[in-house]
Amino acid sequence: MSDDFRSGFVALIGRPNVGKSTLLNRLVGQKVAITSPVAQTTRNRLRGILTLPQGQIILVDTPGIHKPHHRLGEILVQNAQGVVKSVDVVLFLVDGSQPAGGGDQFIADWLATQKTPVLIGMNKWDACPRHQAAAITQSYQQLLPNAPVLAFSALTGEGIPELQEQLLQMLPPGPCYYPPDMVTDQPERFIMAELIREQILHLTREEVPHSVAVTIDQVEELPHITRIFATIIVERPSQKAIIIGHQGQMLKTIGSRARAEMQKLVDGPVYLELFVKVEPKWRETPHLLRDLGYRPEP
Ligand SMILES: Nc1nc2c(ncn2[C@@H]2O[C@H](COP(=O)(O)OP(=O)(O)OP(=O)(O)O)[C@@H](O)[C@H]2O)c(=O)[nH]1
Ligand SMILES: [Mg+2]
Repeated sequence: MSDDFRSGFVALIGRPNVGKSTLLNRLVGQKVAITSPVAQTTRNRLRGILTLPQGQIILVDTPGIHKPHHRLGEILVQNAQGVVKSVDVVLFLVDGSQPAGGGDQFIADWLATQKTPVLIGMNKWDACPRHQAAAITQSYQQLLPNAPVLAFSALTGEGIPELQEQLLQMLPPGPCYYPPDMVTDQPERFIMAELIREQILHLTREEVPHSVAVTIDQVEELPHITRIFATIIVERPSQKAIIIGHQGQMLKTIGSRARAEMQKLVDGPVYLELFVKVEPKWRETPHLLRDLGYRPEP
C-alpha cells in the first residue's frame, strides 16, 4: 500500500428514484443493492466497497428522501439524514435528465446546514437532452453554489472513472477499512430477501410494492444445490391474491426470476420455495418493523 492511500465513507443522498442504488452497483462492479423504476425501492442503509490501487471508497446507499406518509417512511428518511453526520463526503445525487425541483431544493437546503463536504452528482446524463444540458447543470449548481458538480450515467458507465477520481480526491489519507475483495457489508441472506422484493417491485403495481416485506426462513447449503425457503409478507388478502396470481402464475414468475438472480449471487444452482402471508398493518407495527429489520439506526 502506498503512503498516499486514501479512504473513507461517501453517503449517497438524494430523492427517490434518482439512481443511487444503480450507481452503487456500478461503482463496486457487482449487484449488491436492488434497483427498480418504483420510488422508495431502498429501505436499508447498505455499504458497497470499492477498493482501488490508490484508495478505498466505502459508499453508503440510503433510502431516497421524501415526505413520509407512514411510520416506515419516517424511519427511512430519519436514517438517511443520520448517515450524513457519519461520513467524509456526501454525494448528493440528482436526476440530471431534468432540471432541479422542489425535492432537490429541500435536500440542498438541509445539506447546507451540515458540515460534511458535498459533491453534486448529476446522474442519468445519458437521458439529458443536449440542448438543455447547460440550463439543467446550472439549475443544480445554484442549489449549492460552492459544491463541485459532475455529470455521469450509472446506466452506461459514462463519466464514472472521473467520478471515482473526484471522490478519491475528497477523501483523507487512510487505511484499507475492509478486505480488498469485499464488496458489501450485507449478509447474503439480506441480499437474497432483497432479490425477491426486487422482482415484486418490477412485476406488480400501485400499492402492492410498498406493502411487501420478505423474510428468508431457511437456507440449506447442500453439496450440489442451495435450498432457500422464503416468505413474502403483505398487508391485505387482496394483495396476497395479486402476488399469487391466476393459478399461481405470478408467484411462479417472481420465484423463477429471483432464483436466476440468486444463482449469480451464490454462484451455483438454487432451489427456491416461496410462501405468502398476510400481516395486517406491518408497516405501522413497531415489533413487526423491528423483526423485519426496519429500525431507527444510530
Ligand atoms: N437513463 C438512466 N436511468 C437510470 C440511471 N441510473 C438509474 N436509472 C434508472 O432509474 C431507476 C431508479 O434507479 P434506482 O437505482 O433504484 O434509484 P434509487 O435512487 O436507488 O431509488 P430509491 O431506492 O427508491 O431511493 C431505475 O429504473 C434505473 O434503471 C442512468 O444513469 N440513466
Ligand atoms: Mg435505492
